[in-house]
Amino acid sequence: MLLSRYFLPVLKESPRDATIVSHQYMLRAGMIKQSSAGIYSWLPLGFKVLKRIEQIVHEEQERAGHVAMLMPTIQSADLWRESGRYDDYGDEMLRITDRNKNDLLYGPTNEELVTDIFRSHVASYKSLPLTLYHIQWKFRDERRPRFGVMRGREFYMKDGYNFDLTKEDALHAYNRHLVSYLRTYERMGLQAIPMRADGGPIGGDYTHEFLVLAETGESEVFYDSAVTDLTFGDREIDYDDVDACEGVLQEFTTKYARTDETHDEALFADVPADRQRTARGIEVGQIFYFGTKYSEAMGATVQGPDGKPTPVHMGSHGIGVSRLLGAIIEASHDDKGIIWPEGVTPFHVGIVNLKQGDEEADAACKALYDQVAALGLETLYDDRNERAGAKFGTMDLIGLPWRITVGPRGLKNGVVELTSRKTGESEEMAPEAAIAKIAEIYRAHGLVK
Ligand code: 5CA
Repeated sequence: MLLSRYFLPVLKESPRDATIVSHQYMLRAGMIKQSSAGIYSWLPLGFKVLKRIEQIVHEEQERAGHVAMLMPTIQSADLWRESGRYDDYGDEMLRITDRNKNDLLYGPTNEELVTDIFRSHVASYKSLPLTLYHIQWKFRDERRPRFGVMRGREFYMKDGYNFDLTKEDALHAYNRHLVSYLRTYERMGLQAIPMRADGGPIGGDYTHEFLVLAETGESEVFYDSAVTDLTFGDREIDYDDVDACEGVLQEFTTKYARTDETHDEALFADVPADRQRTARGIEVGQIFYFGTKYSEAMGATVQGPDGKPTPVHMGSHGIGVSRLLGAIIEASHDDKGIIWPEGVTPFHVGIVNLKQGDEEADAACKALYDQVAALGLETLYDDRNERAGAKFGTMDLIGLPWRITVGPRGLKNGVVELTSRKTGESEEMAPEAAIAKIAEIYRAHGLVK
């Protein structure tokens, strides 16, 4: 992408109503524009990151054997009357009436809709286990939408629903989700710690939230600092292996880690004093097992091996896809701007031409651009007629992890400069060497073959 042809409306100043750094940088970097309270347009740069995050979520769900689909945003109130949640959900639910006076709603979540699909098409235990998921916009009429995409009213969520014959099978589905979520967040460069939580309006007392530690987080959390040493890494996992998935759950959830909703002072006191931590966190996902709550209310039964109708055991599993942009920025930025982890960066490489219009510099930039493209990666090439300082400022703000700077002086010596956004370190090297290094870096992230 040539910056001269892109739409990147960067702002010099932080809008006053943006009080946390992720919200400020998302506005300043031209990623989002508020359209009304808690509702945003996703401008090209923000949209690109949203799609990267979505792609990682899809890949990890498919790896875990979960099946993608797409359900509508608008749902019929009747389904929610069956579960009893139409009235229970309260003011957070946006209720709508169509021209024929049918009661509709903009879905805040999809347990009812997916249970209806399931009961319409699945009759036998032989079709189980099954996990259906989608990534779709949700609406919750939050009392205090704030912090940009962190707590929106309209937001993008991955929500998955497992259907199993027994509680045991459903708990395996729960564990599978836990493992897939650990992988998902790590690919985004995040540490998200599973913590014992509260079921809230979804229900069930078997639930974990995934929290990214950040001062600006909305949840208060209490944990044993040893949990922050745990990483899933690139170990192999067989998602059908019940014991292996259970082992990961044990490994990641045995040490004390709870949100304020379930915090227990007595249990916390058992954590060695030097490892007790109280902090704040951003909830980027939550998994639930709620048994037969919805299947019984809505008649979602299958014929069991004994021929008898059995209500299925279910759980639901959410990832805050749009909130993740805010969480990643909170976890990865400096005073100049965002620092995207390689896994989610909107463009893999930024090219800055120090002397636009100089024949040699222009040709060198074009060649680098083509070579990055040949690796299957994307470049944002700042080809504007701007001062170097302004170009660097934009690149630092939007946070591309690697920048190649090209100028006539360097080219005379056969070199360009490769700069890491994270460390700020620059290295001069031949253009081919810069491309080789870029390839190596992104190969480690599975983005280059
Ligand atoms: N049906 C279940 C699981 S699929 C569910 O709705 N869970 S949830 O309520 O915990 O939402 C899932 C995730 O969506 C949360 O962990 C959070 O990361 C994100 N989320 C929830 N509310 C908002 C909001 N108002 N703005 C942005 N993200 C949100």
